[in-house]
Amino acid sequence: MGFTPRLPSLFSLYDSFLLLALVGLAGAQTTLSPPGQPSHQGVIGGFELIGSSYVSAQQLFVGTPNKVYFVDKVENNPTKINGHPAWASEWTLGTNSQRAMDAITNSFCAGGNVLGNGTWLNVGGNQAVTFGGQPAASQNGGGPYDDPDGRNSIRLLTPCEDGTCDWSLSPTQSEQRWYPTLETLEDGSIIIIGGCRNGGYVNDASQDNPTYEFFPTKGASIISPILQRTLPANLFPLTWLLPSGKLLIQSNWATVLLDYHKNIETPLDNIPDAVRVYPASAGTIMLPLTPANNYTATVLFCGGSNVQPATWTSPNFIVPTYPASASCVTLTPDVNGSYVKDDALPDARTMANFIQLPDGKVLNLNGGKLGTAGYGNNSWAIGHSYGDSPVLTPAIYDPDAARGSRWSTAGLTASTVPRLYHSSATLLPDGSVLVSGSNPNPDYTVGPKVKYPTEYRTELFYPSYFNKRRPQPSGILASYTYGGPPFNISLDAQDLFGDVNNVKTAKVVIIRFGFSTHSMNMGQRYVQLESTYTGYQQNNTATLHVAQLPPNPAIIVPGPAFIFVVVNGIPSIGLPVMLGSGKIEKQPILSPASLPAASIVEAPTGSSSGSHSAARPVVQGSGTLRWIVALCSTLVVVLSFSLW
Ligand SMILES: *[C@@H]1O[C@H](CO)[C@@H](O)[C@H](O)[C@H]1NC(C)=O
Ligand SMILES: *[C@@H]1O[C@H](CO)[C@@H](O)[C@H](O)[C@H]1NC(C)=O
Ligand SMILES: *[C@@H]1O[C@H](CO)[C@@H](O)[C@H](O)[C@H]1NC(C)=O
Ligand SMILES: *[C@@H]1O[C@H](CO)[C@@H](O)[C@H](O)[C@H]1NC(C)=O
Ligand SMILES: *[C@@H]1O[C@H](CO)[C@@H](O)[C@H](O)[C@H]1NC(C)=O
Ligand SMILES: *[C@@H]1O[C@H](CO)[C@@H](O)[C@H](O)[C@H]1NC(C)=O
Ligand SMILES: [Cu+2]
Repeated sequence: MGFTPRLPSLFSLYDSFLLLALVGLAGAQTTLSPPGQPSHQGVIGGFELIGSSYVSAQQLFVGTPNKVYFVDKVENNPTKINGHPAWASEWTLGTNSQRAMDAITNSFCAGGNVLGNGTWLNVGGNQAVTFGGQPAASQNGGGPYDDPDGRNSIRLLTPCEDGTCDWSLSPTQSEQRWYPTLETLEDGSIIIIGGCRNGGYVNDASQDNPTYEFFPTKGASIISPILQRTLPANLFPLTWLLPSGKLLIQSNWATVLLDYHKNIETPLDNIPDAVRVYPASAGTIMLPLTPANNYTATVLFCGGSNVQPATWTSPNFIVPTYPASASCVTLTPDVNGSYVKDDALPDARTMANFIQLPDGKVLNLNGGKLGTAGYGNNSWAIGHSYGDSPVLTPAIYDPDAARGSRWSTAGLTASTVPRLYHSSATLLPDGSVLVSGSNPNPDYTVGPKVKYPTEYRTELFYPSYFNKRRPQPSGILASYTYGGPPFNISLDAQDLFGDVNNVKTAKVVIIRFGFSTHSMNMGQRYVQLESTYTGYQQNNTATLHVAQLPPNPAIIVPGPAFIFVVVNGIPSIGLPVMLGSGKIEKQPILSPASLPAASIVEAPTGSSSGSHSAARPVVQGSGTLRWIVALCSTLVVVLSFSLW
């Protein structure tokens, strides 16, 4: 949609109005073909090896329904591209075929997230290296790995289904950042936070970069006091945009709310029990935002390591023998600044990765019981690994279960692949979870004597619902506005598992899978849309009346995401959708229209199920009113666009 936002004359204002009214109305009504069924059956509660990746999956994300993008650090991967080892690749789901890609500069421990216009960002990295991860003679490329310095790099990828896209470098650079966190904001831009300039196990004052900046740029970097005072464990600061519009930042033992518009940080309580950031690397996730919790964010932190600041660099700290923590705590930062203890992990874990499942539960996998993230050439390292004793069995957390029974490992079986430092995972549109990587080594390291090699084996984990017949709802929209007119989704008798009463607990959820690296999925989020229903007992069909996005882009930011309809705990296959305008800009906010009251229309007495005799009609909202609301919403959009 390439119309110019600045309107020079009334004539073009009118033209744009017409264009926008058409695009707006047509756009709002574009529905997607109903989702189908998974292409294959899964090993329920367990893992299946699906192939060997071209590069080790230090970082990965789902870019389109069929493509997962892998990003590695520069190392001597056997797969080559343009005459040097590849450190990026594309995996096609279903066929499990691959394509090497060229990430151009060294993307070692970069951060990532997706812009409001659908382009992914990968920021920062390390200097140019050669064999063994040693600094290269030239920082501008050449040498065996031909990898220019990546510390200032902003790499861009607009994902594609046709195998033609590749990474490009933004002409604008960031400050030097190794281990930065990226979080997408309400306008679809991205805040880039923290990092160091040269790398190492933990940060230090000589190379710290305790600042944040934005892409597209909003000016010079700004100092962050929490990052300044949380050395040495302030890398990859754990960061979430909250519904209040503030950013929660957790670094070392400290916590703040950052108002990034005013550059003011407000301290909250220290986190109890354990350090959660890298290299302690707890599992962390914002729990589902739902109408039932009034879209109030609660963040769950599990595992990590109880390490005091001075210990990280102490010669007496024998890292791979140090027990990880099993502690879980939550914080509801828009309500108060006090952590609440939650049910402990079934197994203590460092490098625990949390993956949000479409049914609302949270999967915890990867990591180990001993040590931390990181690696080095120390005599006590396991090979080079600072982590040991992998935890191979996943666990599932149910945020809706009663305290004391939130964790379960029932029906879950162990993976055969240890996933320690530099492993990653993501939800896939079919509801399985792709797991890959693990590489606690300075360079490509494999062989029978290597306990924790450069890992390429890639697996799928299959949650309990995977082999069930999935709902195939029709009426799912391709794009969503913040507020605005509701829409309807139809479910037939099969989708309702033969019982109209299942519509009562049906939910429509939007998930951003996030950018997975270092046990974080940056930008991962789950938002349940408000919905009501009209169910027909006579034929066990139903209509879900579904609201657009909550009228607040801080609840879920603009950009690409997936939508699932969950019936009886069984999710449909997720369809790709665009949230907001598809542009990096202040998002139009429309007033949300109210939904019809929920009802089950009883079959007329005496009629047999499946007959088409008249059921008692539902009381419906006025159609005219709806059209007025739709027209007003379009006007609001037009006005907000033309004011920009
Ligand atoms: C998204 O915006 C960025 C920054 O302006 C730009 O580099 C990129 O090409 C845009 N992507 C698309 C798909 O328009
Ligand atoms: C660490 O070990 C690797 C391989 O064992 C070697 O290539 C590299 O040079 C070593 N690094 C340092 C800093 O000594
Ligand atoms: C829900 O949140 C909104 C926005 O934060 C607030 O205005 C409203 O009072 C809350 N409602 C309830 C029932 O807590
Ligand atoms: C803070 O909020 C959480 C979540 O609502 C609540 O469980 C906890 O009791 C509150 N703590 C304090 C000290 O008010
Ligand atoms: C949704 O369904 C309700 C009642 O079944 C109907 O009144 C309304 O017009 C429908 N909305 C749309 C956008 O089709
Ligand atoms: C189911 O019954 C309702 C009420 O009688 C009717 O409006 C609807 O069209 C029926 N649906 C199907 C698929 O037959
Ligand atoms: Cu790393």
